[in-house]
Amino acid sequence: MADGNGETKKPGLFGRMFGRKAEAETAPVSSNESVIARSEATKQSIPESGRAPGDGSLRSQAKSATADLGGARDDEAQSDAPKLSWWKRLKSGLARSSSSIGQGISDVFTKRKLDGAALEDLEDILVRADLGVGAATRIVEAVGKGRYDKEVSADEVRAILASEVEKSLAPVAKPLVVDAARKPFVVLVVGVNGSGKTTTIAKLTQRLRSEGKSVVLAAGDTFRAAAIEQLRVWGDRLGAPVISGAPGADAAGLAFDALTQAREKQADVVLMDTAGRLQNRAELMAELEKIVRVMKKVDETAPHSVILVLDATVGQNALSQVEIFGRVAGVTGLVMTKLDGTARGGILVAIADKFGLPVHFIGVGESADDLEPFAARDFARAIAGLEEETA
Ligand SMILES: Nc1nc2c(ncn2[C@@H]2O[C@H](COP(=O)(O)OP(=O)(O)OP(=O)(O)O)[C@@H](O)[C@H]2O)c(=O)[nH]1
Ligand SMILES: [Mg+2]
Repeated sequence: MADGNGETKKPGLFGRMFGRKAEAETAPVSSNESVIARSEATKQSIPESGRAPGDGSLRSQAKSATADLGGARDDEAQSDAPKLSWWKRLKSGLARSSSSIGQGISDVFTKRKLDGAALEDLEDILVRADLGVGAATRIVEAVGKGRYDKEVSADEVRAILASEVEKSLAPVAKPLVVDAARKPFVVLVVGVNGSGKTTTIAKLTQRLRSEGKSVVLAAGDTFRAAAIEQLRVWGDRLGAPVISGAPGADAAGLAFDALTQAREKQADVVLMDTAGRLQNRAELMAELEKIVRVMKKVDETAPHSVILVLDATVGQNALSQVEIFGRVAGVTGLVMTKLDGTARGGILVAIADKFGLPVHFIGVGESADDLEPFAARDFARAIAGLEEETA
């Protein structure tokens, strides 16, 4: 049972299951590609100094840099108390969706024969939980099939829901693949204000560094000195040089400098931070296009990955973020953050249905190791309010 990292209250069980699953879901990659998905083995290889309580200092360093940004919160996560397993954090984070789904299903399907009204109620619950009309219709059909006029249990409905949600999400659960033939492999990170871009960059840096890769960070959020400082703090802590310009400098120019310097340093990966921007601000979106254009002057194949960071708490607005950032910046993959909070993760089902973009990771906390590869089955079970699988 012991998993050796001594970090979770329920060590190993889910982690090992999850590790296997992450491997199983990983598409075969060629020898010069590496998959940024932490197996249990690599998880353990991260030095203890890079984790709690080291995280506390890491977080507090980042916090001091971000205090004026409304940055990292000063909460109990900083204590030395063992962290909850990631399943528990995901499950409680999704409670806002899953309790409404789970409770709603119990209300509708307790000692009642399945009829049209019950199915309509179910559809309402699913649409309210942001799953989208398409998914709601599919789920309702699956529940109704062959069960009319029969008594169905809430558990049965939850199991059908989990299985249908998993079908939507499985095709998009794809790891971020770093192609070693692209050196440096350039990752551009975009999103609205406060979605978790800079924190996600820190988490990716930690992951890549633990795999022995050299990482250069590009402080492309040139609007605020504090944003540059926030990235510098993470970079110092995680062993990644930070290329930055003067506050107010042109972000595209910074992208050019960062890629050029990273190439000189023979870095494996460049992670470029950008300023948060609302997707309806045309002039700010045009700046992203320019960043992409200028990157291509250094390497015509760059950026190799454009990650849109979505805040799980925003609900429906995420659809328009994916659409517009996707169009303007050529988003190639998604990371959904803050699934440990009062999240509304149902929207990920609607996003998967509508856009089919890969979902690489989910964020379940504020520290550098709170990033988990996206696993469709676990997510689906958590959404449906089912318990962790133990077999
Ligand atoms: N609970 C939780 N908080 C997170 C997560 N990811 C980021 N945060 C917090 O969200 C806040 C904003 O995070 P940042 O990484 O600064 O967001 P950003 O997108 O870079 O913000 P701007 O640069 O201002 O647009 C910080 O307080 C982070 O600690 C997560 O997965 N879970
Ligand atoms: Mg930022």
